[in-house]
Amino acid sequence: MTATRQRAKAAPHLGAAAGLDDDELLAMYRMVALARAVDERMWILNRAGRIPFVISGQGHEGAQVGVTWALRKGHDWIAPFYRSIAMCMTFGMSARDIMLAQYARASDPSSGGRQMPGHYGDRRHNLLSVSSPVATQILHAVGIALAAKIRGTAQVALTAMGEGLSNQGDVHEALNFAAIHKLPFVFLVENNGYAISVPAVMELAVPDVAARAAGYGIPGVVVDGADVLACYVAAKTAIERARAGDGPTLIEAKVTRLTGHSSDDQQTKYRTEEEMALEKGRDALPRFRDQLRAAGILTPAVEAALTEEIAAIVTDATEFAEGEPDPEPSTAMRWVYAEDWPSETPPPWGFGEGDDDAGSGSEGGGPAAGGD
Ligand SMILES: Cc1ncc(C[n+]2csc(CCOP(=O)(O)OP(=O)(O)O)c2C)c(N)n1
Ligand SMILES: [Mg+2]
Repeated sequence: MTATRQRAKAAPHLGAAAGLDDDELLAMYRMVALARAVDERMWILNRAGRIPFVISGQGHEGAQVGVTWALRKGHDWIAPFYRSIAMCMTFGMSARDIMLAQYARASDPSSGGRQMPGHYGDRRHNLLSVSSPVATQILHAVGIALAAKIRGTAQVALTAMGEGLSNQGDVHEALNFAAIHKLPFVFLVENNGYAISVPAVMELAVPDVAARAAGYGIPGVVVDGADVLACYVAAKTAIERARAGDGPTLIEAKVTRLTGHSSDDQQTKYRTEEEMALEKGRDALPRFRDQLRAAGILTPAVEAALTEEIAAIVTDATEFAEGEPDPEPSTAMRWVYAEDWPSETPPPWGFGEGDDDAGSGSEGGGPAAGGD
């Protein structure tokens, strides 16, 4: 990219305070815009009857990209939740990978077409599979952080969830344990003001989830989720603290949910037109775009090229996933139970037709594809 060279000399250096150069800022913006474009395409495909279910990250992308940018790809770990599309893409999943999950294809790296749509995970990128019972991932992430500490790997584990999920009992146990043992752990709450149709005032008796951090003796930080750079800085600080052995941080990013809870939800039943219009003003995508334009980083030529590139990526991902085969029905029970059987006796449903090596991942590209 040539943004650094194209930027007008007199323009303020937007990323200076965050320690980011123009090329990085542009790459971050590209990721926010790409995740949005993939997400928008998913809704079109859902309405066209091509994919069964969408649970969207629209309105959360700025926080997810900002926070994830501060992690070390391929080294640290993330336990994401169902809105973490931009987070998973920033950490290494491609638009094709996301679409393969939406289409539940055999080559879907998240689960080989087994998981509910939106339950992303990719062992190649240290992305733990999303669990449907909400908030269970926080204990998984804390377990990963504990393992990292014991092994001395200098890895950090991060988990993300909504403010509704943050009220689950698991969260208390996880934060308490992580704080006591000073684990390399970051807890991101993406507060979008709703848990399905339940507004935040009926979920929490305090305005900020971050206030609860004090009860664990760890830092609790509130950050504007529409401010990508502020999210990056908050995460960088938390990750440095975690890596230094000083323990976890709770970051609460105030985001917005631009869509219904899912493609099965009609938010006009519980949100007014005025409220939804106001929420659009809290969207990180146009805000980041305006920042980059004003700083001379996103020139008309760069923007036009980016728009074209993103459209091509989304079309390619859609066409690729459309063309991939479904999983073999005979393998439906694979990866449901442990496949490292203690004896040679196959389970009642067998190891899979014509397959004498359970768990070999012979159905190319499935979740076993990353190898052990
Ligand atoms: C243990 C459990 N309880 C309830 C649900 C159903 N459920 C799925 S998402 C959700 C709301 C979560 O709200 P929030 O944490 O604010 O996340 P958001 O969807 O707003 O991003 C609920 C209640 C579930 N999947 N698991
Ligand atoms: Mg919520």
